[in-house]
Amino acid sequence: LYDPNCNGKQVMVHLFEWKWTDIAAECERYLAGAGFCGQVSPPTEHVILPENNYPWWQRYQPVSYKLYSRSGSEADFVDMVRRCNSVGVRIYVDAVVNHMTGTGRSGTADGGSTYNSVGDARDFPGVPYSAEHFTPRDQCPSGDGNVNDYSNPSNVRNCYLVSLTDLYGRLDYVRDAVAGYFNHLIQVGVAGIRIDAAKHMWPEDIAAILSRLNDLPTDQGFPAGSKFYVFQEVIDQNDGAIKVDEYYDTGYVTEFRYCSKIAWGIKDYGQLSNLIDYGWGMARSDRAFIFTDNHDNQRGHGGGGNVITHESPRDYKQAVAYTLAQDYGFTRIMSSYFFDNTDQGPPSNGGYSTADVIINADGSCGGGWVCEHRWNVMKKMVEFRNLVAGTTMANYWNNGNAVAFSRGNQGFFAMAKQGSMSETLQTGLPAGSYCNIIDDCASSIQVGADGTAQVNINNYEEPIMAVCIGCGG
Ligand code: QV4
Ligand code: CA
Repeated sequence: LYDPNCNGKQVMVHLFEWKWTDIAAECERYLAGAGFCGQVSPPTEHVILPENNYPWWQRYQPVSYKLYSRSGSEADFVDMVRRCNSVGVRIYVDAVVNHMTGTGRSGTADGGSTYNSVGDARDFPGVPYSAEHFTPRDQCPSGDGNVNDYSNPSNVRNCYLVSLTDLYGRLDYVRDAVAGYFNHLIQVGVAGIRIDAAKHMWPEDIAAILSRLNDLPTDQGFPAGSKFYVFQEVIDQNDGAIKVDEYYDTGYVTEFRYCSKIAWGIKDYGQLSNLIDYGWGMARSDRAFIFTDNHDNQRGHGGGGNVITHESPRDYKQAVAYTLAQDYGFTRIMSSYFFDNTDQGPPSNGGYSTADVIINADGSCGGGWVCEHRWNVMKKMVEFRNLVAGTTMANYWNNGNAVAFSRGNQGFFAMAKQGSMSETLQTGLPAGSYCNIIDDCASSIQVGADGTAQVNINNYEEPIMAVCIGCGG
């Protein structure tokens, strides 16, 4: 439940809207060597919306639990999971189980299942679900049946989120159906899930679903008794009745306050000193699932927020570097595509068919894919985070323009907002010479017997020093 089952790796990349065939290739050609595990977009059959020009969010309106989506077929999905597992890259699925499609929709999905949510109809024969499996209207205290009062848990959890037909999670039938979907993923070799819209589900319903799950399969390399890793999407910005701590018993929780805090900290380095503010309600470290931005707030969905994204590369590198250097939470980094409007789907071959991810000769991506996870700073800091895992931050220093700290006696990190710094600092490291992995050892530090070193940074675009025992080896 709390173990990502990723062989000690500390970072997940969200390959937003990537096709299964591309992810399988990426596991083999990049993710395994770079030390990542990976989150994928919802694999379930979903509505298809030509009238909205096939937006990315059609995949958040499932039609059945058949593994047939814009990213590919079930055969492609199984092949991806197996190939990624065999090179040690674990896969986590974005699981949409609070609801099915929006109201007023009908048609046939790509996997062949029909759906009808027009009027009072709630027909999803691919599961099957019918009207009695959806939350009864009298359980929802809202005028139009939609979520509109975040101060009332019954409103948040029993009403329809933006008109999405809400599953009645109290029923054994619904719990069994969802657990059946998850057990299918487990049997294929998926290591865990993001529970989409968990805030809109009762914690006891999630617990009842999880209690029905099998252990992870040993034939996919998981040690006997391994449990599905769970992280739950609960957006708690101290702005409603629902708090992240209600979900600690059922897994990790997304910590959206971290997105705002890191954005503020990069703008004003002094703020980095109190990045993790438990007084403000932030989740405890061993339950916090953190990221600088996600697929919603990078495009203003889900309340958006003041977040830093790949569109400001210099700030973004600092935000991700700091996130990976510090010791709070389990971390995920974003891998995006460029967009002009917030509904726009991934790069396509025209219409509905998602384009391949292009890998350029220099290792960057083309064809409209950003591939933040392939940027130099991200790759190097993932190496750093994996190697210093288990140590805590110490020797913290911050003068408002530059910041530095050690990770136990394993690693040392420094970052300079204006691109340069020159300070004598305690590194926490044993005496010796250590080279900066960020610039491929163009710069280095000499640590004396007392653990101090002269730390110089002169690099405007990537103003970061990261050294550790074993780094760059
Ligand atoms: C619209 C109106 C409704 C109206 C309805 C009538 O908004 O008021 O009743 O039409 O038909 C899409 C459209 C949305 C539309 C809805 C239903 O954007 O306008 O309703 O479909 O047809 C993603 C997108 C949503 C999208 C949804 C389903 O962000 O825009 O809605 O997918 O396709 C809160 C929650 C949090 C949530 C976040 C977005 O607490 O849980 O909002 N985040 C997750 C995902 C997110 C996803 C969902 C939840 C839903 O991260 O990507 O929403 O699965 O903060
Ligand atoms: Ca609900």
